[in-house]
Amino acid sequence: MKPRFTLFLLFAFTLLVFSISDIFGQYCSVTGYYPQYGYMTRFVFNGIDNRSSYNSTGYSDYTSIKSNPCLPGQSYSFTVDGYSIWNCTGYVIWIDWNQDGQFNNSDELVAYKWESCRRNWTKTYTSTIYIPTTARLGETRMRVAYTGHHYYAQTLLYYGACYSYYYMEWEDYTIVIGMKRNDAGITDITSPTPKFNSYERQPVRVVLKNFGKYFPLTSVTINWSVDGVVQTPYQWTGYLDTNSTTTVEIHPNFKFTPQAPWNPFEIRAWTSNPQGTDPGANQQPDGDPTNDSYTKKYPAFLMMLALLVPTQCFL
Ligand SMILES: [Ca+2]
Ligand SMILES: [Ca+2]
Repeated sequence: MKPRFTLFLLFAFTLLVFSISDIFGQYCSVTGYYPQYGYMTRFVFNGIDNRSSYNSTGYSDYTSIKSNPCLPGQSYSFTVDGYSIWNCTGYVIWIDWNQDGQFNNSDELVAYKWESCRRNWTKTYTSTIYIPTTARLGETRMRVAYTGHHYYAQTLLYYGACYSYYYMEWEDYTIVIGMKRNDAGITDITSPTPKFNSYERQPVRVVLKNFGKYFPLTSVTINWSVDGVVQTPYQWTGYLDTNSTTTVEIHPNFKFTPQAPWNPFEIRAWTSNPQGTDPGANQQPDGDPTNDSYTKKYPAFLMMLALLVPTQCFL
């Protein structure tokens, strides 16, 4: 191989490595020098409420602390509280909306403010952050900088979220970008009732709930099984408001055939493909699969045994 071609290959490989690390980049690390002159004491945002002092590096990784789901198109309030030795402060907040590991897009600088040095200075800031409709769904990072002097907040605004600087502190959090979803589930099985007569066919009825907070439910598939044997699913249609329940008969006359060892019948029912009044939410899976399913065990009065055992046994 010619040396020039080898050099070219090396160059191309280096470029590839750099562009891959750009796309899946780790977040830049930052330092706050002398954070004891200015640091955050509390940060509050949509389920996050973190009181803290500071690390000697002036950076704290709080990404294990996650927000509640933030819905695109909505605004959420936040509070930054802190300390300054000079009686003046400032903050800057960035969020990586497109989850590319960087805070460099113009809309990723989400909030900032500062207060000049004076007697009655502001150390607590409260404002709101708007979640853009273009924000990528899932978990992403928020970076908060708090400075002990307003001048330093102005400088960070200019240099960005990767600029290690003086008399300040950095905190990173995880922000969850969510979606309004349908959320159905089964909360009870009301028929058959315990000790039912196994000689007679029984209707099977379940309680369907719309757990969703946003949209009425208009259809859902109700799957069910008896002792692990999956039955023909029932397709429910109707109108069920948010946080409401309705009883659904999923089989009019099911025959529960007693079988050794005569354990109670185990009936399981669960929902799938919940659809509602919002076309966007209908493209999404169920918002909380943990509440889909309900299982109940029903002891039956076994008529087959009753026929075999002499009548006096029951007297
Ligand atoms: Ca970004
Ligand atoms: Ca559900």
